[in-house]
Amino acid sequence: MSLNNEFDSVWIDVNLATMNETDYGIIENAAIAIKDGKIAWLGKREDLPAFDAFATPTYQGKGGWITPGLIDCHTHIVYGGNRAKEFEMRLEGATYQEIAAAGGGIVSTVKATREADEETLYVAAKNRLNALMQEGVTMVEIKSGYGLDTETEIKMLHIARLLGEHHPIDVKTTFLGAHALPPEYKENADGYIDLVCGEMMDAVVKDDLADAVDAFCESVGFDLAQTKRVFEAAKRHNIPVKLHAEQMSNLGGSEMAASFNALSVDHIEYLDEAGIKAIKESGTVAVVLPGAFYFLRETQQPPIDLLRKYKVPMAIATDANPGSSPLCSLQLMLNMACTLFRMTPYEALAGVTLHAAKALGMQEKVGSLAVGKQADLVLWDIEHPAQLSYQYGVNPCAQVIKNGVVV
Ligand code: DI6
Ligand code: FE
Repeated sequence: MSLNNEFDSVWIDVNLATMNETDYGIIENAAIAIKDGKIAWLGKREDLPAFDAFATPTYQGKGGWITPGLIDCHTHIVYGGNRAKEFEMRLEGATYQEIAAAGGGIVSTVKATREADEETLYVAAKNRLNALMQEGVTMVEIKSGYGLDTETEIKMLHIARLLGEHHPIDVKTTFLGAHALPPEYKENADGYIDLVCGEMMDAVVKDDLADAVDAFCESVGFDLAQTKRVFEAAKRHNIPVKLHAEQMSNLGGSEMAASFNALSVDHIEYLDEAGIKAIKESGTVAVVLPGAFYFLRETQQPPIDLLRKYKVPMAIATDANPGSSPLCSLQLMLNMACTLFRMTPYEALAGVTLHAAKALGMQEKVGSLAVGKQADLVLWDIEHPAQLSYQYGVNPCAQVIKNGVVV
């Protein structure tokens, strides 16, 4: 018998949630095989081709479930300081908008981020990243946006890149220079947008520090015309865009983002039917952020039923940030998407795999289990994938496999 050593490793006695457009894509009593960091074969255990069992590491899944590695497609985990004090103020009655208007909010994190050295920022972000990784996250998006000057925006993006280099996780970076107005531009928002579109974006592009460009289109952020200028600049540099849109009001950001074929529009509590039609047309993913909804005690629900009706792909992310979502658990977001937004456990899991991949433009490489895709897998000690949304606080993550290697 020839010992054709065609796999680098094999998992047997597992069930697979392959995740496809319509359901979990379940294969029970399955096996999955990896070669060169990619999925080389998957299917029923009994159909697994013969392989050299002496030379090939073979893992026993003990009847657990393998899903694609989870993807957190919207985070702000690089920042200085924290906003616990502001949390107290809110509990005493102040609103998020009032705190922002009084010079607190995002701007206070900007101050702390500018003052922090790279090592301090790196270590704090690394702890947040580890929390995500322990729950099976194998790809994460990290935004800048707490520097709001060229030097600090570059510093943040550089740290995000370093985090990816030093951990078994893919980091996608997003330049969010248009997150808030820095104090030195207080009466001059258009002047600040000039800086973002000019010097800042040029510096970001020069060092290849951003995989996407984002903005905060909101009354406490930037208006539609300003956001559009940022997107035009991104387009000149051939960088895809995404948008914080319709979080506290409807400024028409989603429709405008759709006209730039945005990867995603995020938050979207106030998104209306016209906006939904527009993003359906452009193939833009709707990203819901239940952590921010929960933490800000919002009451306006994102239009889940309408998004379903128009078959818009919905993703879910942590929005991990110090002000509106100081939460680093994607598993908790699965649960909250179901309890707060009435999404189904299948929709929730698709929202952190298949659709989150699309929100980052990475759907050809990750987000589902299929031959040829990157072997980013999680083995879970669960009896059904719905359990991932159902129970929170007992981490059932048994093994993380990144690019085919057990982490
Ligand atoms: N929307 C949000 O929820 C966060 N940023 C944004 O554009 C809030 C960020 C913060 O408060 O620090
Ligand atoms: Fe955000």
